[in-house]
Amino acid sequence: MKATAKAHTNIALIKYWGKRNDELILPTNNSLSITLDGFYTTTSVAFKQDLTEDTFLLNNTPIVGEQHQRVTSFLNLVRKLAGKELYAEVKSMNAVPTAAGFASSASGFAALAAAASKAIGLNLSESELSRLTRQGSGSACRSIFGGFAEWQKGARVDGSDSFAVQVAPKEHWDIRVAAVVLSSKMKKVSSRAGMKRTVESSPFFKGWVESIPADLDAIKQGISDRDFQKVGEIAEANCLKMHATTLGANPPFTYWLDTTVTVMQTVQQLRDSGIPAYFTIDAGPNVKVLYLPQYEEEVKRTLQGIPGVSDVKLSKVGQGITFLEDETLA
Ligand code: FM0
Repeated sequence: MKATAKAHTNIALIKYWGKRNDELILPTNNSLSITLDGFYTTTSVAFKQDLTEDTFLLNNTPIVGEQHQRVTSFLNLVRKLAGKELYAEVKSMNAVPTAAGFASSASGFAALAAAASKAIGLNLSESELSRLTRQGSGSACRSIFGGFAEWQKGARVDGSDSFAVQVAPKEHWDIRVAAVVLSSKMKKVSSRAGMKRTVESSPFFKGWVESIPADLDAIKQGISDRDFQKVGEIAEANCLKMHATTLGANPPFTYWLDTTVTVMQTVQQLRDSGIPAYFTIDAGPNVKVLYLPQYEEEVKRTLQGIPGVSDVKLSKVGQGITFLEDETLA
């Protein structure tokens, strides 16, 4: 009753920002992301008779408290689905530099869901796995798929039609993402808390939700046509709209630092100089920059030269869930 799975993180071009059901993790809007090959989590899960509780090792360190609680709550869903009561030993290795500002929860819950469901004997389809993963962390449901994935919000109250689908495989289009890491940090409003406050109090939230269907139609056409300018422009504008909603919340907040804005302006200057590049930003200060492979050197050099930038990590489009035979983690 043991399995090991690897999942990559993803970056949303159309953001998931707002829930209609906090407990089932049901979103107010569809979202669309690129799975990234550079950042991933490998997790092994072993269900055992002799355990008296779930154990969770992350990067060889025992985890207790809230993070452990989230893993246990998720395993409860898996146990319920399988009709089995066994506790599990969970071991995860994160190749997602937390400092890179990627939510490791996306690759983390995708790998956990895949490994746990296989280990306990559930034989889930990718859609079923995505639906299960969603209940650990919303954005993670997109990481089941490689390439370009859309999380369809669904309409049912029980969430049975809320899961991701693949829009295009990674072979469809070689575009790149630079993760720009800033040296200064700030106290973070988690994406979970931030989106909740926005839904409850921002007058701009309604406009955000209404703007999604058009963005989504246009970006899917852009992906299908491999139209980099179209995809970049929509992604950048969608990110700005999401961040605008936080300024209208009560109390207001922003994820941006001064260097965040400097990176955004530098990306705009790159475009003015003839290099197509576009930014997107999640619930944190770090910026992700979309670019085409032929401009890699220049984009990297420019971003690294910005004062206040500590690192730039490059990634290609990545693959979906894989199961590993190698049991070194377990
Ligand atoms: O990834 O409360 O998945 O679409 O990263 O666990 O469901 O951490 F910019 C924000 C991520 C949201 C956009 O939210 O929330 C995106 C965000 P949970 P997540």
